[in-house]
Amino acid sequence: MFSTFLCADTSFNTPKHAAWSGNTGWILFRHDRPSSPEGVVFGACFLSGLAYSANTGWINLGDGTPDNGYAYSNTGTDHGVNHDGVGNLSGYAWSANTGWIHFGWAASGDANRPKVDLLTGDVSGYAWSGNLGWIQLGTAMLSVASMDDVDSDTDGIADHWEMKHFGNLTTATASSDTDQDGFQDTHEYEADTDPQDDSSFLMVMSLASLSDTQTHIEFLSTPSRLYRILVTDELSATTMWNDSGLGTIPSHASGMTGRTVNHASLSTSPLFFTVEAFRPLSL
Ligand SMILES: [Ca+2]
Ligand SMILES: [Ca+2]
Ligand SMILES: [Ca+2]
Repeated sequence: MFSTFLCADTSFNTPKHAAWSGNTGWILFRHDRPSSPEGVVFGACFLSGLAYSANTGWINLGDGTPDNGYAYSNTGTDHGVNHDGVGNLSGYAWSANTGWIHFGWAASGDANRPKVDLLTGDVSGYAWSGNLGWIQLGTAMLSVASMDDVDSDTDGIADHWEMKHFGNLTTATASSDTDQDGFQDTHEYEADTDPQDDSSFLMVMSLASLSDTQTHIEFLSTPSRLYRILVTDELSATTMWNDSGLGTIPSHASGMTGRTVNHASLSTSPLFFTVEAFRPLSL
């Protein structure tokens, strides 16, 4: 059912790597990694690798090679657990001893839907097995440390993102700007904007001075990315941007994120601001 594995280090390389089943006990998402090839890898679009239960044996979350390059179809031989990019899990894992384990059973608003918090990495919710019953992911013992983004042609853009937007690994390069909106494809990847739509890019929509010490900034955002507002007092070829003090900012559900920067400690004027997007669990 599953073919050769692409090997990457497991994403569950913290002490927190165990799900729980009342019927079979602990299920370890990091078995002997890195000394053996087993262990579950959490990716931006799909999971791969093997979890292990002493009572149930190996549980296969996917081979890391979905047919279309970015999501298992869960038809034919193309099976595995998918990630929608904003933390929600779906699809199927497979155990030779206990059968299918269903991650996509829940409606979008269900509080028990299997989910990864992209800010903390903590996993919550349940998967369902016809033979084992509910498998608890929200054990407080299961947390993702990193999100895998394989970039096999090393152009700075993950394979899954190139396949999703272009259907190949060759159209986008380290310097291409396919839609010619002024934002290179590498930057559209970092911001997860549409590289084939010249009206889609990381955009600051408004910047308003509220007082001598406060500036309000609003920008277009996507829930698959995190943001920082950076500030500097001089623009030059060697500008050093500094965090505004707000730290990591998640996207507002509306797609428009606003924050007020307090810059009383910065006495110089003028001040310049920019917004930076970055991938969750990538630092
Ligand atoms: Ca690439
Ligand atoms: Ca572009
Ligand atoms: Ca674009």
